[in-house]
Amino acid sequence: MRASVLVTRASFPDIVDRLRANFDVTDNPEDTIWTQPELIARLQGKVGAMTAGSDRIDATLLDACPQLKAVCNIGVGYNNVDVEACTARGVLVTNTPDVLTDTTADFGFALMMATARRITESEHFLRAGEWTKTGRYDMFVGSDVHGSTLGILGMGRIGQAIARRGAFGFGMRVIYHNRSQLAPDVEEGCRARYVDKETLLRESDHLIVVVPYSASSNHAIGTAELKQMKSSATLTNIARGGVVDDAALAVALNEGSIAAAGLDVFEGEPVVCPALLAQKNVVLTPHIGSASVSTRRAMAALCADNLIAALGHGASAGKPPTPVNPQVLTRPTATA
Ligand code: 8YV
Repeated sequence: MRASVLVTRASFPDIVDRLRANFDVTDNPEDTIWTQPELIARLQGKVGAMTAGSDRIDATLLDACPQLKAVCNIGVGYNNVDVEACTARGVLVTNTPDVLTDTTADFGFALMMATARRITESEHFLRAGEWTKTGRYDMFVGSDVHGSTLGILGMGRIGQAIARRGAFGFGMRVIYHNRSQLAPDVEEGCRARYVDKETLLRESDHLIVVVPYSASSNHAIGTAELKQMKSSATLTNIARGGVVDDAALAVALNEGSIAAAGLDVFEGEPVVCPALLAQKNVVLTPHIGSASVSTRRAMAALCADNLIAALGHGASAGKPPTPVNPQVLTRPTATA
């Protein structure tokens, strides 16, 4: 009997077909967002799943789906998955790192620039026909990106790719804060200098947040941190909702304690804090950091490769390319 797998969100049909060549596949081409009970119901009898950030994979779900062996998540981040609970039950978790690094760094840079140069705010003004009424010398003046100080909170692969863009493309002075300082040759490669968090907040003209979400990074940027920033500074969040305290940010933007913000991720997304929606000095995008055609394809393909290999099929059977909890692989499991 062929093993059954679930694809929880719509994906590229040819990539779903690759899964069909190995498994009985239930997919979701309408892209309905399932509640957790609906997800649990659809996972009955499935040994593997291709999941996304909108699926919560926790102990309750795992206990209700004891036949599940592999959770292959699309995205480098996997804070929607309780990895510890998966590991304890022998469930393999995989993610999709590397293939999205440059696309997400490009986007972070674009969002930072749009924020600094007030691109969406001025476009709304133009579309509303307001330009015909005024064109003052100081209309939509923003802050320069070139030659300014770029601060990066979280210096993993995406943070380093942003640093290189800033240092080599825009002549920025790059400072960063991270759990640990990078090796000297890596710092040299992105011309970035390690500083403590206070210095990062105080000196950045443009601060970009790229730290993964965890209990310890929850509200890493809140009221106290925003107060330490320059009133002319911008803040860009492409990491995860919850790393920035959105309500505190709306207050800071309203009071002018920072100049502007660019946000691709939100606490409780897809719902966005109404106080943020009411602010003009914020550029808002719907979690599209990795959304180029080729990168979204590469992410889906890597996720499918992981699922196929995790369940003992294909040329890399038993050796999924990007496991999050590889210790599960060394335990004996039945091929599906
Ligand atoms: C994905 C992301 O679009 O990779 C990540 O961590 O946030 C995005 O690239 C998202 O996770 C899709 O599920």
